[in-house]
Amino acid sequence: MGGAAKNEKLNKWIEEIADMCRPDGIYWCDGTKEEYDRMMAKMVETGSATVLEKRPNSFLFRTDPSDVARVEDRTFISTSSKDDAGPTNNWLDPVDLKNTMRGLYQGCMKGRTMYVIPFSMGPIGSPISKIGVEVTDSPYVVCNMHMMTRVSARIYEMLSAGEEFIPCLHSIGAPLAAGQKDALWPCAPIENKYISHFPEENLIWSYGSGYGGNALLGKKCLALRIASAMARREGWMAEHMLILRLTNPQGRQYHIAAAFPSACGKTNLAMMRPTIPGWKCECIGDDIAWMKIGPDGRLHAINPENGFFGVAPGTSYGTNPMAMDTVRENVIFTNCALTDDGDVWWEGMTDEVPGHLIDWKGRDWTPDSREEAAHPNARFTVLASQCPVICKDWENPAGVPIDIFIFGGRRSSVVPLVYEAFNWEHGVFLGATAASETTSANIGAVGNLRRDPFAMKPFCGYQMGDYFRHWLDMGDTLGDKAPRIFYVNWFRKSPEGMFLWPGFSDNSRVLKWMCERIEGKVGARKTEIGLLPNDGDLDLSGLDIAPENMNELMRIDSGAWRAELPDIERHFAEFGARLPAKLKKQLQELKKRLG
Ligand code: O2Y
Ligand code: MN
Repeated sequence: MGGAAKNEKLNKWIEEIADMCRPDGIYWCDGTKEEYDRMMAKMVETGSATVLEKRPNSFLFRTDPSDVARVEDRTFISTSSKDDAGPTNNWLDPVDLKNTMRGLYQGCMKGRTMYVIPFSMGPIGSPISKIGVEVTDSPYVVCNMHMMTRVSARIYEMLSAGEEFIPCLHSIGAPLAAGQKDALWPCAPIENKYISHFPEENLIWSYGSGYGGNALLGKKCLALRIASAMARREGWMAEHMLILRLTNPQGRQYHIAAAFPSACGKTNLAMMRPTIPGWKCECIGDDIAWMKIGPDGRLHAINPENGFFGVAPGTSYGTNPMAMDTVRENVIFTNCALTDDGDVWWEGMTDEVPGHLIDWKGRDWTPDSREEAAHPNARFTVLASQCPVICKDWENPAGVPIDIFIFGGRRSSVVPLVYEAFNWEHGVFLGATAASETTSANIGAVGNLRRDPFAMKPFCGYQMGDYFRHWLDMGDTLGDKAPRIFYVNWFRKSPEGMFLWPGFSDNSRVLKWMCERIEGKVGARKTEIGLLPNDGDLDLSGLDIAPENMNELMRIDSGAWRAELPDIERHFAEFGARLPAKLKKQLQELKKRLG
């Protein structure tokens, strides 16, 4: 690739990596369809990819059973001072970590090709975008990066013209000896996996895993952990948020960015079809938002990604028809089950369960089998442009102006369906104390309450207390142009354990109330925890919901809230002196209001 020869920093870095990792050859990617097709054909030939006869240009991969998700325990934020990584991150000294990893990287690409992937996070050339270069020995990673980021030879030209890039080194950590037969999903044992971030030098080193966020380094590693640290230094925001555009019947557009922890239906909300007549919802992104203050003083957001890496289980024409239509063709599926006629299947996809499948481990499966056919974290990788409700402005380099921030989590009790923050500072308190009950798709025992501030606990590349302060500072800068902040809980249950709110398309009713709050069309009642809809203000027309269920959904049990306070105090105490005084004050005020 001629362009690359002109960039000194890139060439020097590639030379160093090649000297250390000792690949059999180096391949400079150009992001073309021909490149994708060639690499996919090779993986079909070796048996690591299965062609899906029923789905045009789509492929199924099965990972090693030990390599199925992000590995939070093996993810490190490596700053010179441990305090700068903070209590929510694993920390190792950069010198020690680099020594350990250099030992692992030594000769780790023997018998393999080293691929150089030039990519942009965000539309190429947008003032909000950033360039990365990922080096990997995994052709699966190359094909996924083609979908999830903008891979292009144009990036080499931009680098030649002096643009900066974020170096991202990845190896699956499985060198091949001469004549050795390759595994279908080569990777390293868990104790040798390292997903390492060096935010002081904008550097990512990942070793040992070929899966998702561990290996597609543009996503969680660059666009959240490294970008969050850059954003704080540079005065912008990198958030774990979907972005959507809601248009009311009069044509007024509202842009909403929402942060939910993993497994709370972010992709479903991002692609939602409103039930309320005349309202339209369009998707801009389903996972990450980068936001900068524009010349108008407002916060403008782009989706830095180019595709969706969505959870398959639970996705159906009932829960997310737009996602189902998005994945009709040109998809990479990972750890789904294979049907006898050459399609994929996962739990929750259809009411009728197939009589026979090949499960994600490659074994025969019938409905009598004891294990699930698809892994609970099985995924689809697909271009965002294939989504039938993708917004025409999703690639606008200037981004879209954000009107509303939503935080939320999965809570079977205590937290009402929706409430609004009194002001920005209170909104930051709501984000900082956000919590969710864990499910089988995320880490920890099922049903545990996990505080996940701003849904950023696994993704903040620096001290969380400093991150809270950055949010407060952004509010000061934005002033009256700041988005309004709301908190939602779609998952409240009755004492009998039934979900009280239908969710999905009916969540549009809650979003409508938020838009009407912005317009000053509806009031709200002040409660101990925030501003709740007045009776009759939530549009429930055409919805068959019992009044007692609505009451329970909106009920504030002061005793239950008081019982939460010690947990919030413990949570805040973790951040020590770095916890902003304004948040301590918010907690005191909540206590006072609860009596
Ligand atoms: O397990 C993984 O590697 C993927 S995790 C993921 C993927 C897409 C969007 N969000 C997430 C997440 O954990 O938040
Ligand atoms: Mn996510």
